[in-house]
Order: sequence, then C-alpha cells, then structure tokens
Amino acid sequence: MHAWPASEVPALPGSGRDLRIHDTATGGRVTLVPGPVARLYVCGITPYDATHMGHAATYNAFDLVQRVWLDTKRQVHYVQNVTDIDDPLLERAAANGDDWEALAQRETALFREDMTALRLLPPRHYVGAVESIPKIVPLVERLRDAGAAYELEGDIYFSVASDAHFGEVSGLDAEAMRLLSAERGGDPDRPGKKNPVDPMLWMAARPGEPSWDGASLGPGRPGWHIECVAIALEHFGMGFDVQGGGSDLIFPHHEMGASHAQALTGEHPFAKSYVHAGMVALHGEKMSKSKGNLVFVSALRREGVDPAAIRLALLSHHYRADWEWTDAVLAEAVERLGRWRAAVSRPDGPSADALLAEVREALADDLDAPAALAAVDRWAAAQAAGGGTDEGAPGLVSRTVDALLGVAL
Ligand code: 5CA
Ligand code: ZN
Repeated sequence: MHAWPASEVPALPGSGRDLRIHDTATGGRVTLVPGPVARLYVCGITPYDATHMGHAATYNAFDLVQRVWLDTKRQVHYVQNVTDIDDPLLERAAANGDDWEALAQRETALFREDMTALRLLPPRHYVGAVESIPKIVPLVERLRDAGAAYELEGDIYFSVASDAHFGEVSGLDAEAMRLLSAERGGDPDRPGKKNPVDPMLWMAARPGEPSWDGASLGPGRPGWHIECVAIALEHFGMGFDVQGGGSDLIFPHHEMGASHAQALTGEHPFAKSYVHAGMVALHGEKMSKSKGNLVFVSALRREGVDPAAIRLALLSHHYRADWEWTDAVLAEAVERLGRWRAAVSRPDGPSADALLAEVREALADDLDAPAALAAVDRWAAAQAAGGGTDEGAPGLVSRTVDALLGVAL
C-alpha cells in the first residue's frame, strides 16, 4: 500500500536529547537509545469509518516520537499497518449494503488525507493485512507445528501457555484479561479452548465471508494480532525499538502480539518498549467507531477548521492522559494559533535559543507537549510585549514549531 506525502522537517541548530518515555511493560520511564536507524511500529486503523480525534491524538503522539528521534540525527524506520480485513469491517459493510473492499479503500484514502493535512509524517512502509496473508500463513503453520497453536473446529488458536513471557506487557491478572478479551474481539466463552483468552490465529472460511488460500490451514482469514506480528517481523525482526498504539491495545493486542512473536522465534522481547497513548472521549465516553460518539478530522476540515489548529488541540493534552474533546479545546487552539502566527510574522523579536532548548527538553521528557506549548506561549507573550530585536528569532521559532511539533505557522 502507498502511504501519504511527507511534509518537510526543517533543520534546527544543534541536536535534541534522547527520549525518556513511559514503557507499559516495565511500568516506568526508560531512556530510549536506538541505533542510527530507530525502528517504530505503530498499529494502524481498521478502515470502516473516518479518522476521529482519538485516532489523530494517538498518531500525533507517535509523530512526536519520530520528530524527537529525527532531532537526535537518527533516521527513523516507521512501519504502520492497515487492518483491512476484520469482523468490524465486514459488519459495517453488511449493515450499509456496501462492498467491504470499497469501504476499506475509501476510508484508508480519507485517513491518508487527514494524516497529510495534520502533517503527520508517513511510515516508510504502510502495509495492509490482506496483502500480508502470504506472510501470515507460514507463521501460523510454524506455530501449529511447534505445538504453540491448536485447532478447534477448523479454526486455529494460539496457546498463550506456549510463551513463558505471556502477561509481561500488560501485567494483568487472569480475570482482567478475560474481561478485556470479551470486550475487544476475543471469544473467551467458546467451549474447547485451552485458555479462555487464547486468540485466533486463523479463522476457517465462513459462508458468505471473504477467504484466502491458507495452504495447510485451509481457506480462511487471519486473526488480528498475527497480522501486526507478521508485518513487524518482516520489516524489523525481533527487538525493534517501540511498538505503539492507544491504551486500548495493551490487552489483548500487544500482549498477544508479543507472545506470538516470542513463541515463533524463541527470542525476547518482541519490542524493546511498548508505548501507549491515552483515550480521547466525547460526552464522557471513549470516542469509538462502535459507539458512534465521534468528531472526525475530515468533518472539521470540511467546516474550514485549520488543520494546524486541530493539531494544536491534540498537542495541548499530554499523550498519556485520557481527555475529553470539547468545542472549548478547539477554540483555545484556534486562538493560540492566531497568537503564534502574529508573533512570528514580526521582523524580529526576543531570542529564541532558550525556547528551542525548552521545547527539546519538554518533548524528551515523556513527550510533554503541553510544556512545549507553554514555552512557545511565553516567547509569544514576550514578543507581544515588544521585547527583543533578534532578527533570526521569528524564523527559528517557526522552524522549531514545525520540526518538533509538526505545526506550520
Ligand atoms: N487496526 C487496529 C490496530 S492493529 C485498531 O485498533 N484500529 S482502530 O482503528 O480501532 O484504532 C486505531 C488506533 O487508534 C489504535 O492505536 C487505537 O488504540 C487508537 N484509538 C482508537 N480509539 C481511540 C480513542 N478514543 N482515543 C485515542 N486513541 C484511540
Ligand atoms: Zn496492531
């Protein structure tokens, strides 16, 4: 699949700090020290509806990870998937009398447009589940042949007991896992499973549903977690730097993915760090396609909202916080964007050297975007107060905000 065009990242003087970030598996902050090419896998959308503010907030968080790494003069190898076959996609298509492939293509195209408008840097590889099926099938066969997977009425399940490290990503107990598995695509009550939370690796073809050649597995379609494992192993192998997503992916998705990969390779860990963004809510409930309480990026764009203001609204919350989208959040961002644009449009201003250092320090400190915005606010206030005649300052502020926060002033 093709990704979307990259906005240019302006060069900044000097270099940024290594990123200290909260790692879900250890429950504490770690300093990431990737090699010259940092490897980032972020779970992509299931394209059955348009990009909402929750998605945008999560991808914004990982865009900051990329930008901090680029500022340390590393390259970033970023991979993202598209879950272009899964139950919710088929259900939505059936409900609307739509073709599931057309729905997936349409929503993926809209997602690309939204990402481009928000200046979120594209992945180097943007990979669909369907195009990955030839890579997925042999992995499931290997797991089965190694005794890490078993058959149940034609479907193939992963046995979580096959990975000694199972449970280390989420740190949850069995009861909590069971509840989340039921909520998030699992089938803990299906009779005959070895462990209620064992997830499906390969679903045998169902009447009226699309299916693909599964070699010795028989015709069917892939489970959710093995999709991301196949794509990450194909591009990175084990031990890549960060796997990211929203906090609703901690269990089962990232826990199961880690165990699939660890059972397949005998190596540990799958990702060195697991990083999760908080959930964005609307009217007190998590924004979700299944609940339908959504604010879409594309709808705001159609209403004429500047994408830079949407981005500032996302940046005004810490990525790990759960927060509520309101009109006031957007209004404040629109106001801030206007203030910043006015401040950088003057021919000179107060020195911006300290500002650059402050933004770098804030982002390196667990992606503290609100602290970075506060630093720019202070510079803009000093500018408005008429302090300073540094002719390079407005340009440096623009480049800093563009390169590190992805906002074009
Ligand atoms: N295709 C899978 C991942 S492989 C999936 O979860 N797709 S998704 O479309 O449901 O979500 C895409 C990304 O947005 C995930 O990282 C998910 O955690 C995140 N996300 C979904 N809803 C919200 C929300 N309300 N707030 C923040 N992030 C969210
Ligand atoms: Zn995923």
